Amino acid sequence: MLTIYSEDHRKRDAKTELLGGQLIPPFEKPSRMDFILDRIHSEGLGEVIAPREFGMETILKIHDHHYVKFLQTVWAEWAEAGMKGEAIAASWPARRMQQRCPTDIDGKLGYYALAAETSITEGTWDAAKASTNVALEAASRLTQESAVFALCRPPGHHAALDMYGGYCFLNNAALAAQSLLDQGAERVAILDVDFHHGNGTQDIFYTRDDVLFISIHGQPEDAFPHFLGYEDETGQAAGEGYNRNFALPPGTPFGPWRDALKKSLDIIGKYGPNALVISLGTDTFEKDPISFFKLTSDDFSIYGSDLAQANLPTLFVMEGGYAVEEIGINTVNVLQGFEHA
Ligand code: SP5
Ligand code: ZN
Repeated sequence: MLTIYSEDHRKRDAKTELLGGQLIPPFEKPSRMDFILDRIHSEGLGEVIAPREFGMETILKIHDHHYVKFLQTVWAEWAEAGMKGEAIAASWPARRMQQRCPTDIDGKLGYYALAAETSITEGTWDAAKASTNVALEAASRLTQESAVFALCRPPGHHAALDMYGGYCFLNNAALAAQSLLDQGAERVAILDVDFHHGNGTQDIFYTRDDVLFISIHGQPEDAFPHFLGYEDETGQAAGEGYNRNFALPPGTPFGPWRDALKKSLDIIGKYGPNALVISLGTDTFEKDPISFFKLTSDDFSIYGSDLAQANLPTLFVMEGGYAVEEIGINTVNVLQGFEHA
């Protein structure tokens, strides 16, 4: 399988993540990519190539332009304000408050953040932009290739129309789906198998019927992002019926997870898309430090081959996965399972 990858992800190298009242070294770190690349090479998965520069056109179809401007300028404004640490939101437009974007940098951070764990740093925009190039290059190759792996970092599925958080800034999977539509696909399905609900992708396509979004994730009562991902969220207006959530409880092992996957593949089959985008997070792994599903490394191979049964051009977009020692094995197991099905 062809892999698209950019070294520019290294420009995102935050030193802080807010967890349990402490600023800790982030789970979402550059070395995640090294473990995956090592495994791609040792297993001979296939060629790894760098993306072209795709500009802003597709990004501005998916994200609000004020939000994009914010991402481009936030670090400079933060540094100009003389702040000592990395940029972290600390106040929000909560219930019964105004949804107006302030001019003050602390106000802007709260307006555009959906969570405080994600610090913004100097190279964050450049890395997030490069990650979109990876997704868009992969999408452009899907006409010649039956499957492509977009090794994106930072991840994207929590990034909404105008919000960042959950380690995500620009929604790579959404951009890939939009690009496939722009290349002529009539319908695209996005299946999100990251442990966390793909709230950003759901948000972006919630009122659309040209993209079916399905997510299998830790139930919001117990898991981040906490405030979206319930099973009764099924889409709105033209999008009614084109959003599906499978929200599973703490301790879920592969059996019931795979049942949800099979139901998802059934729904995708009925939808009849021209292409499938997999938001591939391997934080469903039993040893993931921040998640609560119980998949083993072998389970990743099995579900990789399940995905091949959809019999569609398939674009894998890297999302989460924080058990770094095993992230390469688990990720490549999915891709090999798919190829050898
Ligand atoms: C792309 C992706 O996987 N983003 C995940 C972001 C999750 N950030 C919040 C983590 C909160 C962890 N709380 C659980 C503590 C475990 N004891
Ligand atoms: Zn995740």
